[in-house]
Amino acid sequence: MKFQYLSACLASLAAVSNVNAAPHKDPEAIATKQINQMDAKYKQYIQDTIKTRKTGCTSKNIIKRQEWGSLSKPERKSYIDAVYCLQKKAPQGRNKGIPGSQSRFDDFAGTHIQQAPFVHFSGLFFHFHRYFVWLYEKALREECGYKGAQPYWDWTLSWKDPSKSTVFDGSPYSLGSNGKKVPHGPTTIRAYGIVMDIPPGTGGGCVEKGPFSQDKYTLSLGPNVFEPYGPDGGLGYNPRCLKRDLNPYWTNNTRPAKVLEALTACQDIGCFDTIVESLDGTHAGGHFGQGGMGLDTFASPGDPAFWLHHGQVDRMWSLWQGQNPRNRTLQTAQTGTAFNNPPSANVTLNTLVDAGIVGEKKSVKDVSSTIDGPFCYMYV
Ligand SMILES: [Cu+2]
Repeated sequence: MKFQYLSACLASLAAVSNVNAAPHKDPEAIATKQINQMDAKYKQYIQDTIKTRKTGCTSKNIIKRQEWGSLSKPERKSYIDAVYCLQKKAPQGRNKGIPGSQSRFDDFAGTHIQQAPFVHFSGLFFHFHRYFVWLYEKALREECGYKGAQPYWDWTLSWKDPSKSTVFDGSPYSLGSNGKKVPHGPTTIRAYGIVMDIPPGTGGGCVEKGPFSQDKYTLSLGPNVFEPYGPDGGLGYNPRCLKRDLNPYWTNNTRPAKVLEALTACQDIGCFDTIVESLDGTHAGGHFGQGGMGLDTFASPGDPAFWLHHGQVDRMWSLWQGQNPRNRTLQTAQTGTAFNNPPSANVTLNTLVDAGIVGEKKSVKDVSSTIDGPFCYMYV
């Protein structure tokens, strides 16, 4: 009798510890699993939608954007070469408001400086950057013969230590290493009425190894939001090396649980934007985690890694839209100025997205879906 009671107790203890097993599991692993499920749902939606199409964006002509580390070495090399090509192509922006532009690559960075006050902390954040990254991908393909798609940097693979990321590991198949380790204090950034001290990261100097190091790339524009400011509002010529300051303190905000939180917390795009763009969110996490030019919310596209980071931001929006496409694809919110300062009109489907000299104006409606309007790509 006594023994039976004891074994029943043991059995129930075992049951309790089984129930408790789940919370002891790594929360990041659990989050990753859920993100993967959302990713699968998104891909299914895209594939189902284009499967029966005969014209426009079809399963035959869709471009597949891959994570940087999943590209083969020759594929990564061809992307890097195309970026170098864009950095050598004659600029078109010099007499169009970007006097310091030395190349087509700089034209893009200059355009971002010009549009920054309207396309961050506003209802145009996702739309502008989707169109902007696509225009860059188009320039790489059409002006520099690149055959692939714009890659993205999945932050959740390297949030603990970005220097181990295939994007920043300094190999010939990365976008260059961390900046040289130089002792430095915090960087004070001033933008959109926010003043913030960014604590030092693990580098701080010029990119030391791999592509876009000092001997291979000269940055032309900015800085706009920290000292010493570049001439002509960051749009004048200010030649210098590309600096980075990889910082796990910030990439911690791009861990799977944070991505999952952003993807699941909101039914409307205004709420979604607020989470993604918050200073402890994934967008800032990727930028500040990169450090150096990544801290410059105006001139950051001068670092080629910007484009992989914003590929991932756009992928997050795609995943969020893909969970309820009927309801979420064409949503709008907020206005067309950062924090609505100065006050501006509400963003609607007819609001025009201004890409300055790198593309014609497009309506918000036209740039809302990655498989409609001018676009035909998906994240795989
Ligand atoms: Cu931006």
